[in-house]
Amino acid sequence: MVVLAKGELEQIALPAVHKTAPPLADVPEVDLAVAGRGSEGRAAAARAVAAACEEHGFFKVTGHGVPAELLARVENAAAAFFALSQRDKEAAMSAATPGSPFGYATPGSPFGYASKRIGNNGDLGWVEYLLLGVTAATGGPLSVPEGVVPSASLCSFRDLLNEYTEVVRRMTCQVLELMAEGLGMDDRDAFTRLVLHKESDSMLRVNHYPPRPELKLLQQHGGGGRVTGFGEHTDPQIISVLRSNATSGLEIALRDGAWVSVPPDHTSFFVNVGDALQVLTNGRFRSVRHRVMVNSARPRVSVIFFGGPPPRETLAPLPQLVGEGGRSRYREFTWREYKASAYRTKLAANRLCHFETTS
Ligand code: GA4
Repeated sequence: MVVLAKGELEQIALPAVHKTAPPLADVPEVDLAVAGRGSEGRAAAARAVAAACEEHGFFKVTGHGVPAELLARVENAAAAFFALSQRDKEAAMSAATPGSPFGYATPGSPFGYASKRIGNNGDLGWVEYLLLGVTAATGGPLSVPEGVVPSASLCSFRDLLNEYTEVVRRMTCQVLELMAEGLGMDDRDAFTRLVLHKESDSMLRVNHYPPRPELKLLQQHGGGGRVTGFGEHTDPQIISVLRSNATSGLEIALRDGAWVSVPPDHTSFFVNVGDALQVLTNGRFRSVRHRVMVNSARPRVSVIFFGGPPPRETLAPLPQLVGEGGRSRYREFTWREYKASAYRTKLAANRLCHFETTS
């Protein structure tokens, strides 16, 4: 282990084998503006999306139409939130705190503000975050408990995140339609239907990875100057759509297991295929393993929309993608079952193997 400091940080440091940053990724790009220009542009975009999902489970979206001004407002508001004192950030998440529009961080719920702790099974990262449920049904301002006086700045942050979610959810659905088209499916709405369902289990995550200037010194002295912000994992949902500031940190694993770093691009979105989409496509699309490393000089702020199905939805490979006489690689299960199983695992676990068919 590379020991940077006493205590928690020791457990967050990566083993020495990952001392240096991996090479830069050659990330496939899809221009949504081209997809909107006639049937040829659309067919080409659908093919590009499907090819990227098959090869990497990851690609960049340009020409998305989300106003740069909205992205900047969200980034600034997130930075302002994370700049609050630790006490204020924790208080913002407590239902008992007057003025909390986020007030539903109850014990056992993954939602709310947290620092360093990821999930329930001892994973740690050099990150602080907000995790919010954003089902279509709960979209819009949260109701504040009776007798509570809402704090104006937190309410407007929550409203801004709701506005952002609605815009990004719409763009996500354009991408999901292109995926279905690229797979040659008769039912173009097969994936969008799940994410637009009023009970869709979708989430918004706002991550802040504070810089660690001492890493520069360690790197200069030939030591392993790398700290994990968010350890390697796959996302359980159908799709994840990420936007970050211009700070690097995101890394993805290629098919052969080699890691590559994704050059940041604050004007674009990055799309991950999640476990549920790997199942629905019978393994044609690949749920991408990824992680985030901490930058020595600059804070990284990212906002991720996770599009998930309703808890009651039964997931299984879509018949058209299994084909007649083909083998279904996964058994049927409900999203509720998958989520419960995921929350019993460590971050890096292979969660899909419990749902694979054997014959
Ligand atoms: C990874 C994707 C999303 O960030 C998330 C994460 C969740 C959490 O942070 O609470 C999990 C993780 C994620 C996968 C396995 C479980 C659950 C932490 C963890 C160890 C919100 C999600 O849905 O799954």
